[in-house]
Amino acid sequence: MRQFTSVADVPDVQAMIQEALALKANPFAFQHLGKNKTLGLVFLNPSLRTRMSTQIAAQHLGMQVITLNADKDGWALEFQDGAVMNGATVEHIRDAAPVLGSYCDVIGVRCFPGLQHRETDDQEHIMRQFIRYTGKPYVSLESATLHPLQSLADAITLTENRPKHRPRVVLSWAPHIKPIPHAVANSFAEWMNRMDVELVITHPEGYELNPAYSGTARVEYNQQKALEGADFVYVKNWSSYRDYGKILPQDPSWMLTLSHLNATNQARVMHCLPVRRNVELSDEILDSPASLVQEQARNRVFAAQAVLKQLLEKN
Ligand code: SN0
Repeated sequence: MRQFTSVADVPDVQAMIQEALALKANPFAFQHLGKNKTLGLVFLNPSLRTRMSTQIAAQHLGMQVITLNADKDGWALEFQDGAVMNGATVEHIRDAAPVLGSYCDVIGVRCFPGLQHRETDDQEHIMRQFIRYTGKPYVSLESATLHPLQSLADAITLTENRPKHRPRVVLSWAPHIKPIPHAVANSFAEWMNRMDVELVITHPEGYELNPAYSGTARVEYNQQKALEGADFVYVKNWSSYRDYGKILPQDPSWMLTLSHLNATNQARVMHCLPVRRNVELSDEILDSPASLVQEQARNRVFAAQAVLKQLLEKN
């Protein structure tokens, strides 16, 4: 594995989950692997879990870590080829990325979508240039369309809490106050489509995800119907993909509360965090034993560690 940008980069999903669980049981077993290696983490957007869990994962493997908050501390980057740079941007990615590549052995970048131009976001214009011009093994810290470190942590959490039968997993859209990327939802869907689960996606009409990621998952517009028999409910907001980046008129009753869980199979509730309490999910769920959100966050460390381990071993 040279890069980790999508489930498609992973040679064996089950093996990676098992590797993460083994690292969770024995986090310091591969301290030698990252000796004299540097991980460069570049953030063009805010982060709490990704930043800290990836750094801790790298430390477990004996790596050094440098973080650049490129949105605040770096020069404003230009990504357009042929740009006449007489405006706000100071440094072109063609110049900045090779420098990062010469300093670091592995590069991770967080680059959210602009949510203005669908094609630009779908083409992962920013991530592709980082990969190309750094020339180093690459781990996505959430790109315009996907968040694979989150999805791997979700897959680990599902595996640890899996019932004996093939679980029914429901991805349930939630209300929000601002336009939110599709990355977490897209990525969760594409990972679940690679696991032995039944995936149902529920959202109001107009919030259909890009079928390139949702695949053949059943879409059910009636949330209560979708929740029937659910073993896991993954709550997440995303903006419209069809009416790109827009918030459509929304019904606050899509917020998941304890009463929504009545028809489920005593479902466990998941969310990637940060969560807007009492908008996406009620306090009573987040503070109840049904919630898996802290387990998901903890598993971010071992997801990142399994990925970094493979990048170090194979490059
Ligand atoms: C990001 C997202 O892609 O959904 C990061 C999740 C890991 N979340 C947000 O942008 C939430 C922002 C907010 O104001 O609630």
